[in-house]
Order: sequence, then structure tokens, then C-alpha cells
Amino acid sequence: MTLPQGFRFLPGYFDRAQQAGLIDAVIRAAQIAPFFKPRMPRTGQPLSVDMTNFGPLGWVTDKEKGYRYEETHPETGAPWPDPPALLTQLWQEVSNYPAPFEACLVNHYSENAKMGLHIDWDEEATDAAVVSVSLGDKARFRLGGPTRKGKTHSLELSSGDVVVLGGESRRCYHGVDRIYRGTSTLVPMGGRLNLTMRRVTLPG
Ligand code: MD3
Ligand code: FE
Repeated sequence: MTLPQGFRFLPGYFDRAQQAGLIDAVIRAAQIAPFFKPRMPRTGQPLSVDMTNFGPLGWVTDKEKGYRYEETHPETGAPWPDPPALLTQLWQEVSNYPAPFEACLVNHYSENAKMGLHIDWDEEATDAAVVSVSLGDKARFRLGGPTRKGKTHSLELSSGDVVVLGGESRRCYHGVDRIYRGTSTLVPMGGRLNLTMRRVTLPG
């Protein structure tokens, strides 16, 4: 299978010191904006990851209102913390988008967490790439095509890797099948952190 157009894999983009700095920023942000348990629309079924966000907007989901972006934390009502400068810089370097990202979703995967195949489609600015940073334990990432059926491609994502999902890849199904426990010692609470930067509203 050939990878979709617009998909870029940048392994080892961040060195170990930068990875540690980003993890530290997440832990400090989580003191202001604690990790919350996202729940599926209607059923209220919990996702296996925990989440928080950086930036003017944050992605949230609950039983009552479903998937959406909000300016404030669902439990504290406070604005999301500012993103670390390194992420703003990364977006400028790789997104090729003329406006800054608005949301940086932080997913925490403990050893048994996974994310089923889905498409990210809650943004108006679907012309903007999604930029992802992996930190901590390795994960098996799966990338499919624009329909749920059809072939998928598996990729191991390691701490410090960056993935840019632009062009056609932005509309592709993807998910995380498994976490390889204990493959990194960088995350104090263990497991894997994934940061995804997204432009939500159309600029201008
Ligand atoms: C491909 N996160 O938060 S990041 C998500 O590792 C999400 O936590 C995964 O899927 C994770 O929505 C995968 C890579 C990624 C992010 C967004 C995409 C791949 C994507 C959007 C479209 C296509
Ligand atoms: Fe996604």
C-alpha cells in the first residue's frame, strides 16, 4: 500500500532534551488544566485515553454535547494553558499554513489504552494539516484511507517523532492499536503522550 498524499513522517524530530522539556510543559499545564476522561456522544462510553489541551481552543467530548472545541476546561471552567514555544515553532516549520494552530490536544495513553479508527472532522479549517508529536512509550499507529474499509498501513511511532497529516491524509482513517509498555522512561506517569496541533477556525 502507498501512503496517502500529504503524509509526512519526521522520525526523531525532537532530541531527548526537547522531549523532556515538552513532557515537563505537559505536566505543568496539567496542574492548571487537569487530564479529564473524554466520553462518547450519546452513550457516555469512556475513551481509553485521558485528555487535556493547550491553546485558545481545546477539543472535548461528553455524553450530552458530543465532540466539539471549547475555550475552557470542562471541569474547572478555566481557559486552557498557553502552548510551549517549541510547539508554536514546530507548527511554523512544518504546517505550511498561514495562521497559527488554535488547539493542541494532549492524549495520555497508559499501557492498555488505544484509539479506534476514526477521522478528525470537527474543524472548519480542514485545509490545514494536523501536526502530531509522540512522547514516551512507542505506539503502533494505523493509517487507512478515506473509507473505513480498505487497506491500512502500520507505523511504529517513537518518542520525539513528528507526523504531519496534510492534503489527502488529513481525511484518512487512523488510530492507535497498542502501546509498547516500558519502551521509554521519559514520562513520569508512564505510558505515551501524543500532542496534536490543529487549526480549528478558518483564518481571516
Ligand atoms: C491522520 N491521535 O488525537 S496522532 C487524535 O497518537 C489522534 O494520539 C493519535 O488520532 C494519537 O485525533 C494519532 C496522528 C494523527 C492525528 C490526526 C490525524 C493522524 C491523523 C488526522 C487525520 C489523519
Ligand atoms: Fe485523530
